[in-house]
Amino acid sequence: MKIAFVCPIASKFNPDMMIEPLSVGYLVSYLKSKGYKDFELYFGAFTPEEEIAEKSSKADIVGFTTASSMVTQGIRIADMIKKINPNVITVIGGAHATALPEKTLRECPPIDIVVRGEAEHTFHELIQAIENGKDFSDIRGVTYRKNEKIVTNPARELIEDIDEIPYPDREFIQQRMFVKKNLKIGKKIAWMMATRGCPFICNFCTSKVVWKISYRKRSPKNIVGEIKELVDNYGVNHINFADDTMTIDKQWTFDLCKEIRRANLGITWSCNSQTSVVTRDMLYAMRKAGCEQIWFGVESGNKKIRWAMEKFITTESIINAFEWAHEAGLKTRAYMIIGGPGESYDTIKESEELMEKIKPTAISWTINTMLPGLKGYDEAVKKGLIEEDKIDWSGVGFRNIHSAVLPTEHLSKEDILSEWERVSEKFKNYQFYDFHFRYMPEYLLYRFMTTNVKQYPLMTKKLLSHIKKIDIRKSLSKDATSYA
Ligand code: B12
Ligand code: SF4
Repeated sequence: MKIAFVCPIASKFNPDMMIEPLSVGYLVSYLKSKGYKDFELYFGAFTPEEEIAEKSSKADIVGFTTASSMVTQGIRIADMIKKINPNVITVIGGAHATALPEKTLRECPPIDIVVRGEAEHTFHELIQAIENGKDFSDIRGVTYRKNEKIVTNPARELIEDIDEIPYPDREFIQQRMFVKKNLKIGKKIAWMMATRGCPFICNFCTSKVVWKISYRKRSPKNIVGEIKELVDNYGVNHINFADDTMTIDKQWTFDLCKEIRRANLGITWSCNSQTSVVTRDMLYAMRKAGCEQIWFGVESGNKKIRWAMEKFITTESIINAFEWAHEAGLKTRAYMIIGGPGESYDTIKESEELMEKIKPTAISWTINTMLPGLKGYDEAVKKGLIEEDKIDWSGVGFRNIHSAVLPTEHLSKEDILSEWERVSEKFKNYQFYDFHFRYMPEYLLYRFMTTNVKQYPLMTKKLLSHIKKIDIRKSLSKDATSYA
């Protein structure tokens, strides 16, 4: 049974915005542990669509991994594959398809099956059923077509012990290439997941679409074992944890820090957390264990808006968390949202004032977006506030007011966009711009070898504009660090 995976382009605005596909890494290592051997992987950002379609149409099953921004290209490629070989079985998974399984099948004839949510067990059972010519009625977590009808089977329970899932297959997902791709920021970075899910219920966040409202941790030993492999096999010296809110369990966080220190691997790391769950001693322990950056969702300077978004964190907890983190020597990032419920020029001013007070090292401003699967999404579609069929999902998350962006009673979509532009410009120096020249020659060689000659002028222009932003003094300082 030959299984091909396609990772569509993550952003039409910035094809470079791509990390190693952990989803595929996990699925492949799990399937290998069950005896499957024949896999292929294609990236929409690096290989022409026609070539992907041509090659993957020789597989028995083609799996597409999709966040919303990836779904448009995924479906286009599925269509091309089906035209070449209608017998290929096309399967789609990830946040977008999980949120809209029936709509995905109804509107995308080239897609045969949606695998919803956590997929290691479901995809394995599905492949077994396909191999043995069985029907899918017993497979929890799939939506598929049967006799012209769309059938949605009950959801699958989450995997209880996530230590049982083998480490993602890093060779298969081309970890080496992704490490090189990030060299420009002076670190050999890999992404990994120490926990799955988040118990909080912020209503703008789709964590619960895939992981439900949950929080499962791997054991510190299991995590450090994976870090060691990344260090030994790929020379990685920095880990970005992709976890939603990693440090919810205080004791586990201390245990993890202890295990990282004991292993003495010489790595640094970054992670997401929540201002209400960190304590001063926790942040000091994390710093001591090599943590260099901690990222917090602050969302708004106005408490009413935070509450309306069901982000129940107090202003006091925000101020404390940033103060303690800086005191412990950590760099910080605040994630901010423009256009939350009730947003006005005044509330945006409150957000700006809060940023000036807590002084994060970096700020990421995003526009509030009604993503599929969020509370309120279906109602907004019903009321016609979201013109679902007109949304260009490939533009999600960028300076683009597609119809999944809703106006507030005080601000139109255009106002929201121009406020987003204004604050992004105003706080543009709040970035991790420190820079290492250490890996520059290796990075340039990699870029020039992997880029089409015709794109050299554009690439050089982009590089020069990036260099202009660099604070050279900082870049020469001993412990300057920078990340994606
Ligand atoms: C790293 C990351 C990024 C990176 C890189 C993303 C990239 N495209 O390469 C950066 C920082 C650039 C980024 C940016 C954004 N991101 Co982001 N990101 C993540 C993050 C933290 C980790 C992704 C990951 O590796 N997960 C680990 C793997 C194991 O999980 P998984 O992909 O869900 O896979 C499992 C299942 O879904 C399933 N599955 C997945 N694919 C497939 C395929 C098949 C065939 C099958 C059978 C099953 C299957 O099996 C897997 C194992 O169980 C997730 C949150 C999270 N913790 O998952 C958000 C997340 C994917 N991002 C999200 C969002 C909203 C964004 C932004 C739009 C934010 C913004 N407003 O700017 C931008 C858009 C960027 C873009 N164009 O893609 C949402 C996606 C929602 C959606 N509907 O698309 C998520 C889920 C965060 C959230 N909680 O809301 N992101
Ligand atoms: S705390 Fe973060 S990950 Fe958890 S629900 Fe809220 S925004 Fe999502």
